[in-house]
Amino acid sequence: MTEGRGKFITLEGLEGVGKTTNRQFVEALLDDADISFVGTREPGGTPLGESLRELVLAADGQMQDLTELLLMTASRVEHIANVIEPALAAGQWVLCDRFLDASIAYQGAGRQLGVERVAELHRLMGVTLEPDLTLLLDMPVEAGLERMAARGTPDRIEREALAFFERARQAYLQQAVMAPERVVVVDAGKSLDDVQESVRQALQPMLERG
Ligand code: Z5A
Repeated sequence: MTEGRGKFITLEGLEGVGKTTNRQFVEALLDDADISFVGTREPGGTPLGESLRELVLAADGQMQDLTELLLMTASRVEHIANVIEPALAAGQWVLCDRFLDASIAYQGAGRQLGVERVAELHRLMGVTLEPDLTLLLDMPVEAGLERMAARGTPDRIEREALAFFERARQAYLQQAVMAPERVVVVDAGKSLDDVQESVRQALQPMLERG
């Protein structure tokens, strides 16, 4: 698939909802449909972005909430300019694990910096790119954290209290209410087979249009 602009798909949701698992599933669907794509993530996706990711998630790190927002935004600016836009312009699809909705949810609502402030910062930085489709994997906060409990040391953000994640979850769901044409909410608490069937259905129209 190299004709025309590619599609931009993002995966969003709290910890442990299955973004990585379902990203692999979507990648397999794109492969089956013979669609050329770039799989990537935020924060990260470029060498500088991956360095910023290490800084911002370091378990023993400390920083102002505004610094956290600026680092997430800086990573995104690099990512869009060096990876996402060039791929889309070349006709490739881009599948991204988290994007701007994550800053709205975590920094805007979780950190209580303000959803509008986060959106305004991105506008000021010239970030106008919007996904064509966002798969919002949603489930109760505690259930996601339970799934993650088996993993190693939590990162700096994963150490936050339940109320932080609850605010982030509500902000994600609000994004879905405000942009229903873009955001599809998937019940991530169901069995993996059921979740993947929902993901497949959400993608189907886009895959058919190519
Ligand atoms: N962050 C931010 O604050 N602001 C921003 O702008 C951006 C990010 C972009 C890194 O994100 C952190 O950055 C994140 C938000 C912040 N911080 N926190 N906390 P990340 O995406 O790299 O990390 P994560 O959210 O912690 O995701 P994760 O650890 O990769 O989890 P996941 O990808 O959603 O889940 P998973 O690894 O696919 O699945 C977790 C487990 O559940 C695994 O054992 C699976 O086999 C299992 N699983 C998955 N689906 C199912 C179902 N349906 N049933 C049963 N079990 C399942």
